[in-house]
Amino acid sequence: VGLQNRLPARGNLSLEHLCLYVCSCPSSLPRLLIVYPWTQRFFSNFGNLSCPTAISGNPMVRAHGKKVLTSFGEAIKNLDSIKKCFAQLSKLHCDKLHVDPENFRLLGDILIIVLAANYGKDFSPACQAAWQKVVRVVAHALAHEYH
Ligand code: ZNH
Repeated sequence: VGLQNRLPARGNLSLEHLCLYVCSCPSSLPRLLIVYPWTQRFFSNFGNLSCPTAISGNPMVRAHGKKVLTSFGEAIKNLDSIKKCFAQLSKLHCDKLHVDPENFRLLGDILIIVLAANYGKDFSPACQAAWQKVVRVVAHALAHEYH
């Protein structure tokens, strides 16, 4: 995919590594709910979301954040067949969960901010450029089955 060699100078990064980077950012979902509070409405059954500390400490949010980011990471391992991989998940988000695809883009941007916060200087402009592409592809794939 040509993305590997544009990521931080830590030797040769494989897609497996990219997946690990994503999975090292489970705080992305809690951050989404804090920064864009209207996204909380999808998680009304998750208990106390009254303030940032409640959201970050909420075990259901944390567990779901892990699930979403793990799935995100898995998708990266299959970038070539990502639409196929996400077809079912896309249908689920459209038909059952009614999540506006705009939220996939927001989560992608949040992930990039979390990566920047975690990796600091290593997260160079070139690295960000590569990640912007990755999150765009993922958001696009998840929105693909919407009708
Ligand atoms: Zn989502 C669910 C993935 C985004 C909302 N997700 C889910 C799951 C998964 C996912 C895997 C599980 C499924 C089953 O169980 O079957 N997501 C995902 C991804 C992404 C996402 C990969 C990105 C990229 N989501 C999202 C967003 C939102 C959401 C942004 C909003 C805001 N999801 C959701 C919900 C659910 C899900 C609501 C359900 C939950 C429960 O459990 O209840």
